[in-house]
Amino acid sequence: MKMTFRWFGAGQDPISLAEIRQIPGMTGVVTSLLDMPAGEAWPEERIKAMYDGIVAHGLEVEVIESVNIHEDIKLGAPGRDEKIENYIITMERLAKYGIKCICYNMMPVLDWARSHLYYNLPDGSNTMRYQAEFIANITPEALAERYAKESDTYEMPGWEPERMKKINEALAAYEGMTTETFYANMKYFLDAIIPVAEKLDIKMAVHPDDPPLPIFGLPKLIISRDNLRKYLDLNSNKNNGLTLCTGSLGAKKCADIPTMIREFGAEGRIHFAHVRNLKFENDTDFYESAHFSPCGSLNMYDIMKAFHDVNFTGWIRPDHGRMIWDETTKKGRPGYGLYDRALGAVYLQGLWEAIGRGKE
Ligand SMILES: [Mn+2]
Repeated sequence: MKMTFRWFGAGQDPISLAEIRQIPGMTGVVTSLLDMPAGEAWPEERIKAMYDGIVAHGLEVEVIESVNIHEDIKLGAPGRDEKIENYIITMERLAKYGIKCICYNMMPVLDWARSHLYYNLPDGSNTMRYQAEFIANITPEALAERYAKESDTYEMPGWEPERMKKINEALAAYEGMTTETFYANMKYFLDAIIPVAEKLDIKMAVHPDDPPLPIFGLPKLIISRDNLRKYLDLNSNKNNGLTLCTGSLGAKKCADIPTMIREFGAEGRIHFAHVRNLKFENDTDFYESAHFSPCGSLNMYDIMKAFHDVNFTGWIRPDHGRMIWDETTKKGRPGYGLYDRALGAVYLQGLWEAIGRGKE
């Protein structure tokens, strides 16, 4: 495995590349051009500037998270072919700069959702929380407003105020769409881009829906082992693979993450992994805990052991962490502080080292 760290880009992230480089074992960053609207081709000069800025700091950039999918593609709307063409142009330009993996998601309209961005824990840290009842009783507009107010420094990807103005129109477009139509639209996209990905040697890695529960009446299709299997079967080429996100899949209490890693990992279909923990407060509510197993509800040893046993050679990054130390008084990007994720990265590498040594 290769340990990486998510970085939101110059001017978009309070954490510097110089700081990331000092985390033990860190090989590179996972990044994006956050301001590029979905459906547009990324200009090559922007990609070059991003690439040059990162490698100048002694870090690699092999994974993009994300190149977003335009709603026309998810909806099978008339404009989808043009957006797919632009997606392919972006892939070709990224390949020129050594990008080997692209993470994306198929969540309708909204990206991730949480009830709290800065929920205070007894130890004085704060973290993101998901309370099902809270989400069930709030409108998307009110939630977007809450995010904008709570996190006044950075726009939340997927919750940009401009996008929210058209939220009801966007939600209405999914009314009456069947699961089968949604899968057919995904297959149409995959059949167009996967042959290109194979030629360019780019691994496409779909991220599961977060949270893995229907919200605001929207269909959520990539949320379980069976869904992941179905998605991979839509196009059986190995370049059609997964971002195995333990926190997203694990927010369904019944999910057996190590078994999923063993199944899909053995087939070479996991290209990228987000490894984080969460702590269930009851059957549906959780907060995002430190990575260390005793702090949360997921067993990180079992998870890393499964990756090790299937000889996982892809990219791993620690995922959402808490805000700790002097970050509790600043407003960084929720879930993406420096310290707790750095602790997580080193902890995961410690597990990896010990698991490997145990096999000698
Ligand atoms: Mn994730």
